[in-house]
Amino acid sequence: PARETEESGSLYDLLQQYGCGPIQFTSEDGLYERHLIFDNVSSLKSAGSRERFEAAARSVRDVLSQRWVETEAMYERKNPKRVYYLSMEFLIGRSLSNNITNLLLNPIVKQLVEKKKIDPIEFLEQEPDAGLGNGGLGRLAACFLDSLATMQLPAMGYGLRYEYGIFRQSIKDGWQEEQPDNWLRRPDPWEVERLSEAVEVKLNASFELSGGSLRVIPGQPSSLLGIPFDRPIVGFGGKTINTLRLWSTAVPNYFDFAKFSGGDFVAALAGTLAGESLTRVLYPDDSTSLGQGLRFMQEYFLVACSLADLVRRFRRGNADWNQLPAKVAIQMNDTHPSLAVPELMRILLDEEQLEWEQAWDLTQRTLAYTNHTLLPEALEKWPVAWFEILQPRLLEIIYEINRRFLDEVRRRFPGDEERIARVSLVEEGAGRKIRMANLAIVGSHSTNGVAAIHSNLLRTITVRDLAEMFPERFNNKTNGVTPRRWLHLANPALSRIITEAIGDGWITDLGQLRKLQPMAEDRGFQEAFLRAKGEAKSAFADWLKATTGQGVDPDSIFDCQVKRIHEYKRQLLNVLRIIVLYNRLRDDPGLDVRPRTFFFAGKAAPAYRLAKVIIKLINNLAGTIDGDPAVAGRLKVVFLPDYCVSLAERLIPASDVSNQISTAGYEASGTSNMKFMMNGALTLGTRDGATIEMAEEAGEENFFLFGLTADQVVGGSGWYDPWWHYENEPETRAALDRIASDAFSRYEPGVFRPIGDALLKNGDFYRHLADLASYLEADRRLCDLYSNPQEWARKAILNVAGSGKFSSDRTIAEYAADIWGVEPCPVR
Ligand code: B1N
Repeated sequence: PARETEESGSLYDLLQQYGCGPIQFTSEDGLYERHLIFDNVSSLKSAGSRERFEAAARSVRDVLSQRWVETEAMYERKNPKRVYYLSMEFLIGRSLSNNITNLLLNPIVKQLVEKKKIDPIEFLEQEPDAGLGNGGLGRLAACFLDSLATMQLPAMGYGLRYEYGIFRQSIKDGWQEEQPDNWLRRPDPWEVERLSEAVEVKLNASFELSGGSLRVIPGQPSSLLGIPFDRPIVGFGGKTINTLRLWSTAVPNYFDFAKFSGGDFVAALAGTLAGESLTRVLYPDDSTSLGQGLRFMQEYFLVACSLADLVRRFRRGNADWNQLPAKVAIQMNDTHPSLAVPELMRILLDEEQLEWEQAWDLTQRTLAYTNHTLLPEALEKWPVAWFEILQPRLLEIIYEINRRFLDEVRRRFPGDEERIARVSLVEEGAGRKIRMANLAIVGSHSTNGVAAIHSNLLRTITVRDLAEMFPERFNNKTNGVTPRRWLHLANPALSRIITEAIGDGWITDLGQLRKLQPMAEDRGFQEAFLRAKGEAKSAFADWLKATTGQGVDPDSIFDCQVKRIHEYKRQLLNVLRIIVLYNRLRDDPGLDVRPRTFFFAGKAAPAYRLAKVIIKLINNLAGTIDGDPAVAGRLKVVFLPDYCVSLAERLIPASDVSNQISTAGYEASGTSNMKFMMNGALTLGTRDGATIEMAEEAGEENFFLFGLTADQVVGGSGWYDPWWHYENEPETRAALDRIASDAFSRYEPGVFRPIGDALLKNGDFYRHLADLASYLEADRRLCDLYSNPQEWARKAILNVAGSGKFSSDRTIAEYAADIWGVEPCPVR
């Protein structure tokens, strides 16, 4: 831009005249230095790595800004049908290297880094992970945004701008400790605050802070402001830059003048603080709903802000409300934003004065719902009383939806009162509650699950009555992950050999990985694959050493289970496997085994007691094994603290073995399973979630599947007795006895009693013991294979070759065609 303003007397001339620093205004590298100096007013020399990160990020943002403006302008001009993805979570991770890659700036950045002797790792590490999510559900939303932009679809994400994301985990004496994640402490270079597009949310209650917690004052109408903060979502190739709009709360009449003139200056400001607390912190629960009032308000706030915003945008381009479903598709990510059903009705009825029938038809045709779990404890049910306090009008609307719906049920199933009770939006009982999943299904035109098995269980078991009423609404969209972040960016060594072999078309068309299938037999390619894996393993081992001092052997098998800690995911089954292997080595020190390193990582919800004991057990097991010379160099267990997106980006490419071992029927899909597969790990897994489809794609002979099927778990006779396994399987018994004998808790006797209780006394709900023997059997086959590197490489390459289906581009293409009816809107 500097070059354009060279006439005399311009501001540019003045800058040159007054400037006395080393900055050139005429080349692109001036961009970075200009940010470094003019944004932070610090000298080039004194700028620290955080300043350098900010300057680099700002320079990258400069590159995309015009394109970002142009993308929105194009959508305004062309007025295409748009998708709005509503989600309480977006687990974004870091953005700098992702944006550089997607903008194809790597060659330029490489030159600059060399020329200026910048250490890129040092300042890339300065960017905090944007951890605005708990796990798979939030990361899926982030992958979807990447695919939507890459496929040039007119889409926008709507979420909340939590000041504190998922807590930081540290381990003390083996126990998890939580620290707040104040990720916005320093200014975030990506976000753009748009005060002029703030929206007002009217509530029937006010808030105050009392004793440090937020209190609701019913019957005192107030309003909150939603301030949008926009983040750029760069499509691969940089053609489309979509927007993720995150809402932050502010209080409009931010001063209570009555109180102020009464002299209570501090109380007048306290109201402000209370209102602004709403978006302070992400709830750290994965696959549970604790039914907290503040969470309910967060959900309403997201819905109210987003609908007001998108309706305003719709009205700018369209005069006729009947056009709404032709111009707007709203996807509800789980039931968290399902208040969109009554809220959209409220807007159409009360603000736009439409008749009920028309409003209802438009609402259903505009909204769609994705279910992510069948766990009963995750199904949201909100007390009627909270609706009465916060927004009674929504409750009136829900009751009217329910009255009409139940009339229809009665017409179709006369006399079936039990059915009425099952499908009603209202759960009767002491405290009446609204069943949010029923509301989402009744109020939308599409309900999808996230893997074939999950969609089938949802339809035939969990909400069977509703599926009988509306069979045409139910469909499956198997999850996917973005190959840009999870292969191209995270695994440069593997990416390079793939591109050398088949070209780089796979980056945006992952099905092309099939072309690797014949190469699985090729000696040269097998060796290249093993070298690439070795490179990733060494890189991980080096990083671990440098950042934690912990050493791991890159020649050992890297065997991983990384995900939220939850009983149904069965980290305990993995622990039992390791204890059995450990016992075998102790009993027979001469055993010829491959050295193995078992990695665990994952957070436990802070209130989930047993999950925290599981973390403690893993850490104590690691300590015991480390202290036992009998197995030194052959077995090692590592618990990596604070699992997050950027840790996954390092660990997954370095993995040989991926453990996906949930009780069949309980993991809706899983998404890390796909990332491991793409990166050439072999899967030890149960027939659950998307793992089933992965094995289909790669060929079951290239998978290590074991254990009960969902039919056996859910549909079976129901008879299961963990004691049987204890009595009849000596290795199972020895492993459990070892835990019970305090072998891993010598100085804290009894700490692991809850684990023994869960697995034996309380009936082992998730059937760990039923699957342990077959797990060990699959594990043995896998280890045998490892001693034949060529065969191992062959199978791993066949896994990579078969992973094309699990690109989120494929998932998004299916949503676009089957649910949304949207098409690309390319930017010139
Ligand atoms: O959603 C992922 C799936 O791959 C996983 O299998 C599934 O467990 C996960 C309440 C959830 N389901 N439900 C949640 C998250 C936060 C919360 O407050 C529930 N997460 C999943 C993507 O489809």
